Amino acid sequence: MVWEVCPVVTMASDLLVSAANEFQQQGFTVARSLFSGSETNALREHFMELRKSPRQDDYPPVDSDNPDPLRRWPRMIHMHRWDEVSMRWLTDARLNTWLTAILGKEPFAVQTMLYYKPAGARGQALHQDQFYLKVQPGTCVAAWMALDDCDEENGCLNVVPGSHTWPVLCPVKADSSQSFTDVTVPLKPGTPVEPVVMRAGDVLFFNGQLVHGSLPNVSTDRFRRALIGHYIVGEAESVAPYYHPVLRMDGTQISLAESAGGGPCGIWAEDDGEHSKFDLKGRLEDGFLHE
Ligand SMILES: O=C(O)CCC(=O)C(=O)O
Repeated sequence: MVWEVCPVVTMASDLLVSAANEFQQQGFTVARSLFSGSETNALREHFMELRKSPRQDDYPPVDSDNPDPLRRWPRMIHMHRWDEVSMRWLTDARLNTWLTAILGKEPFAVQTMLYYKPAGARGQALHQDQFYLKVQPGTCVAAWMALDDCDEENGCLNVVPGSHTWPVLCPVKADSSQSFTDVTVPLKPGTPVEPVVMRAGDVLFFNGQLVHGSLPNVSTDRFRRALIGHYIVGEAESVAPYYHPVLRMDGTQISLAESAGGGPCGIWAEDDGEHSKFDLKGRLEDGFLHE
């Protein structure tokens, strides 16, 4: 795989200062072209190759005959625990530089995810990641890297600017014909929800309390692949059990306490809203609690 020498030392500090300001005010900021075209292509190919082999921890399991595109292309979670490329990306020095600049302190790394989101796939209803990670004190932060150009047609990420200042909201039922998860946050009518249009190689950083999600991919032939890292602030003392082991940005483990509850970011629901048997089993095995 092509992996370029990271240009950390040349990263302009005024760019990072204005990114940190934007992150503080809006709850998110985008690092444009943080990864080169060749790195992004290599990552895309790598994860397409990985998806060819079903894994025991696929959630839901791959079903190549299923009419639901997401059953043919389910997301992958925690790949860094068994895939070296994912681990290198999660702890990449450029991500660390940006995260440290916007948070003021080096974070800890806790999760990788790969969303394939092929044409016709449902999105993920608006939510707050901190609802699932339960970081104390502080919150989590996501680095969401576009592996394809993404826009409203193929279901780019949508955000509610400024919502990172809100508390974690109690979820309500979502429309599972549009979302593969069946809970969402209640928004006041008229709350602005903005699409974040990105090019492949861009990385969106967003606060764990920022309300975000995505609509279905309504294109006929475009994937909307995204590689996602989740981090927790360097002051954190505990995080939900699902996110252990917690890693320093050099890849070594650090022992933090377990927050009560939490679980994977979003529980799978069929498009008629039903939870199938493997979801219930998975919930029990993960010790997942909704509240
Ligand atoms: O990529 C998406 O469509 C949703 C991802 C998301 O909500 C997340 O990373 O928390």
